[in-house]
Amino acid sequence: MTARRVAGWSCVGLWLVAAGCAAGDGPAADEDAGGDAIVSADTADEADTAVVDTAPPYGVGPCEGVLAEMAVAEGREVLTGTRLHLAGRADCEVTDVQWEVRQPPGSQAGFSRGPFEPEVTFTAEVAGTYTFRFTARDDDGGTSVPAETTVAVRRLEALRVELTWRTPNDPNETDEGPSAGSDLDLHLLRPGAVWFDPEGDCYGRHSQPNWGSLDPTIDDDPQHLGDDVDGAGPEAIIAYELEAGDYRVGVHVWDDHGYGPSVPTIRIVVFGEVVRELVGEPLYDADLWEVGTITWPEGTMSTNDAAVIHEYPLPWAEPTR
Ligand SMILES: [Ca+2]
Ligand SMILES: [Ca+2]
Ligand SMILES: [Ca+2]
Repeated sequence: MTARRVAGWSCVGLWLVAAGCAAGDGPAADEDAGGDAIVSADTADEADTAVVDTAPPYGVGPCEGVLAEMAVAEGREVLTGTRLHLAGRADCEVTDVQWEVRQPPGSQAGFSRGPFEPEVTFTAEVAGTYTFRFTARDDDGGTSVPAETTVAVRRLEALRVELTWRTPNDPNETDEGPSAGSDLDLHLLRPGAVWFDPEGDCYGRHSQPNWGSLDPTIDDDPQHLGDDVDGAGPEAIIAYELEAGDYRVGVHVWDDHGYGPSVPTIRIVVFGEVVRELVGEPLYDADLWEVGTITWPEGTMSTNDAAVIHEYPLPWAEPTR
């Protein structure tokens, strides 16, 4: 039994060695055309499995041109570390199947055999897009049309702070455009920083500050996922790791665009669990709501009684509204 890289795919054949993964294939390139990392033959040989000596009754007739099918029990979007259960089938007399995967750079995961031979498992530890392919063959070498499925794998955020808002005077809170709604901004301060500090305040204008370690391989920086300028939100700031300390959360009304007050809602999500949801008082143009302080790594939040500063003075470095 062997598992090899073929045309950018790593694969494992079950029952018989599938032609595309046959022993004797030359060494594969380090990168496929799409730049995805591929399981090396050696790694795959260790991680992948499977020789099975009887075929299940998929169906009758030749496989050539038959559309194979594939199901992923866990769905198309999962978190890292999820063990995927993949099942393939084809309506023909299958004697040989082949599983292949394209995986993101840095991932070298392999298939393992499931309890039933057309079913395998695969554990994705690296975030990114995985494309799985299943092909069935018959005894005469007839090959099905492969089934392909992509699965998006993402890391669970350590911290997620979300802002949404309602603006009663806006007749349509979901329309889009430069002045279609009120523009509130979500801010997150690292320990000791002040509002609008270009390095210590993570917000729309400085969406990916480098906090904590300067080592780029250590993923301890927050990321603001995008400025909403025309009402409702959401805006979100996420982090996969954070240094220990107290992080302040703020909401600033950058420009109400004439729609009057907005009622903000803040959600604090720690490792996927909503730990606080806070609805603020109505905010007017240029107000700053100092929502509270998240203590990390505890993931607790304390709120601020004297919370809203009216007409918050913008620092000189900010553009004119
Ligand atoms: Ca609107
Ligand atoms: Ca905004
Ligand atoms: Ca950093």
